[in-house]
Amino acid sequence: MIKAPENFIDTAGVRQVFAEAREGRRDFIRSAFAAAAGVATAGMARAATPGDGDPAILELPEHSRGLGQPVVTDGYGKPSKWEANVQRRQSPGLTQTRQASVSFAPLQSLFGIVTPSGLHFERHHQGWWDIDPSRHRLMVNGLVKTPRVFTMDEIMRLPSVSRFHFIECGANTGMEWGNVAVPTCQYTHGMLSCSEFTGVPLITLLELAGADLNKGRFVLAEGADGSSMTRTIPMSLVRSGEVLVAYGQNGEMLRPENGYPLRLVVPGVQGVSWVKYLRRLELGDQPWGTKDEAVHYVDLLPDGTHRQYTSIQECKSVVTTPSGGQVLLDKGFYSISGLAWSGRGKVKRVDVSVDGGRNWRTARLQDPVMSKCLTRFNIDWVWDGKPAIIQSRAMDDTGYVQPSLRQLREVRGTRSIYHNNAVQSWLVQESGEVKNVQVS
Ligand SMILES: Nc1nc2c(c(=O)[nH]1)N[C@H]1C(S)=C(S)[C@@H](COP(=O)(O)O)O[C@H]1N2
Ligand SMILES: [Mo]
Repeated sequence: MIKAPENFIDTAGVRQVFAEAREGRRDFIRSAFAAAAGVATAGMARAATPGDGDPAILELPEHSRGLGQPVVTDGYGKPSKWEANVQRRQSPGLTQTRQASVSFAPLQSLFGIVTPSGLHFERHHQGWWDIDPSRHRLMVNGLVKTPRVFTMDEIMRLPSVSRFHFIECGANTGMEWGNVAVPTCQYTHGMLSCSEFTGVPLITLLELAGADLNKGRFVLAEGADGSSMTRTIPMSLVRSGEVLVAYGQNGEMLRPENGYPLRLVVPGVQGVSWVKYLRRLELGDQPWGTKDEAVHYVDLLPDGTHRQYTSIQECKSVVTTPSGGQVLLDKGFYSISGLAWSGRGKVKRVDVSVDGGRNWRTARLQDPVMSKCLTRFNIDWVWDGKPAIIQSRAMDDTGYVQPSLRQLREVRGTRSIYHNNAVQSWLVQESGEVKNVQVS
């Protein structure tokens, strides 16, 4: 914990004010702050600090005097209209067609570890569908005694499990390979989300079909959309019971954009293997080398060769507050907060630097800390108003430490798209504006 300077407690109280220049939920705090500041200069109030004597509390507003709205029962509940800025967004630099589209989750506006389903990022290789669950089928074939075709009802009758896991697209943070610093953490890291998924362990369905668990070493998963999304899932992951054939997300059915009514959940593995609109599972004895494994989702190395089947998302973290596009309104206290995750297990430790990596302090990890799940961290900081470079560096329970961009480039070169898990740097300028920068 940082010890606050002497005069800090007396005069200003604890300031925790962020605003975002262009988008995001904190604009309203900025306006509230500006209003309070206006009052202060008019000589009516004490220091212009949120929580420190805004006289408006003495006037009863309309909502404290009149009748509120009656319940609305026809339709799904929605967020406050004041939160309309908190949205998934498309990157101006990326394709936005029905053949290929992607939306990014607003990480800078979220708390805790769960991504609300309506803000979950999306990646469609062909576009999304809202499939009739009564007509959807899942076939299990290949090295099995009895090939089976399941209806949704049959799958949902089986014992289910619910688990929290992150999903990250392998291309997340891909733009940062090429020095093309995009402005906000929504665009640098927003192909990342975390939900409680509910479904049946894939191993259960294989056993029901009488799978040959000696010969069967790889499962092919196939989606029902026109993208021919097919991915090889190693049985080493399936045997542990971790891989789920899921229909639930955050307590309700999956959203259409996220694969309704059925998707594969492959904890720790890059998003592309989480096949949506799942319709077929085939057990085989070798990897399939499908188009999404041979042409795409391979990593070009400095010696000209390609890495294939590098599916696990290595340990990574990002500071979400303060982050690119936000504005610090004044010097003083801030709680630096962010997300850490590892495709290999639990996050063990997160260190944070405010001087571009010269000095590091260990952040607090917020409970719960779960395997292959987002972990929230935070650390106290008193900003002295001078330029500061904020970074976070995570370590997982295998002892693996998130690399700096320089360390990553030494091994991987600069021509990659996928699997960039380097330390992210945010520059806080004297003006308070926060910018994405690359520190070598
Ligand atoms: N059937 C199908 N499954 C798919 C895709 C797709 O286009 N079609 N996209 C994949 C990719 S590349 C990612 S990153 C994740 C994205 O999941 P989401 O859209 O639920 O965030 O789904 C994967 N599964
Ligand atoms: Mo992806």
